[in-house]
Amino acid sequence: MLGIIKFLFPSSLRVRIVDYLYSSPMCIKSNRLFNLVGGNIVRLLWFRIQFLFRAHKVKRDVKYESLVNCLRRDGIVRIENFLSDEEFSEVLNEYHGLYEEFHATSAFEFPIQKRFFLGKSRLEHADKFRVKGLVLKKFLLDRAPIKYVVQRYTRRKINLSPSIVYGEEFYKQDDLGKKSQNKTVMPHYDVPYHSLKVFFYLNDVDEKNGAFHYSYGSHRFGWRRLLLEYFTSNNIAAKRYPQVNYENCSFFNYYENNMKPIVGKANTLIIFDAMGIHKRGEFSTTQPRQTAQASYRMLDSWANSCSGLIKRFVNL
Ligand SMILES: O=C(O)CCC(=O)C(=O)O
Ligand SMILES: [Fe+2]
Repeated sequence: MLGIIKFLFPSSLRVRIVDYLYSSPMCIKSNRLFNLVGGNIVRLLWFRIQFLFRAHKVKRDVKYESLVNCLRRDGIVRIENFLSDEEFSEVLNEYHGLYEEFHATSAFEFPIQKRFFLGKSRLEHADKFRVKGLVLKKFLLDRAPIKYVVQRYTRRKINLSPSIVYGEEFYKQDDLGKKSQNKTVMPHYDVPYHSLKVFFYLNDVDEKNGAFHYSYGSHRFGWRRLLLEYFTSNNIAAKRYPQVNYENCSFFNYYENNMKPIVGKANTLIIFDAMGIHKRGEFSTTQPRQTAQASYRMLDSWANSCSGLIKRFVNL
């Protein structure tokens, strides 16, 4: 049996299949005609129907339900002093210990982005999640409130580890005042279905050092969203990056008006729905922004839904 499967699926093909299985539905399809005739809207409605008919995977827990309700209402929830002092200093130790290994995505861009990925690739997810940031995983991702909120809100079971990263962004003195070259400063949404991300501030963050911004309520499904999706999917500039162009139509100023900086002291945790409109703020100082970030996008992959079966296939 094993021999037949190996024969039918040579390893190069297996890698491609695995890659597909571990990816989640893309944000916007780039076919013009498809978008013009409203294909993207049909896709969005299909995601919505799937969501509404999906059964909850975890039982309601009154202890954390207010967090879920906050997410449902605003699309974002913010918790100050998330870890105890001892736990937080352990995370900081880990961060600084790994710092030398951080790599800059581009040293010519501003702000400079330095990142350290912990178990990023899909194949890594498949069988081994060799996390170096064990402290981060233990204190952040394996914690009951986060696990509960993610599973209850998305109606998905967490079968795969989320992608996690330690990151730092900062402006050099000479680059201050120049417009950020990173796309994340443009208002955008990541995907047209509910998908959660976690941001954890490791230092104090405000409007001066790139605070995350979120448009409250923009994750909600409705006719405004459908119109936005129609505009965005037909906007050539938005093909790869679902940027929200308010100039298209003043109707969408609603989203801009609800955009707020999420400022917070070190040890502030943010959970947000990446279906909502968000951006990174600008920097007006050389003060860096240091974060840990996790994405639960993989919950929408086949690999998460049929993880047992797929793990066996990957490990052939
Ligand atoms: O870095 C930020 O504040 C925003 C990043 C972002 O857009 C994202 O993680 O989806
Ligand atoms: Fe984003």
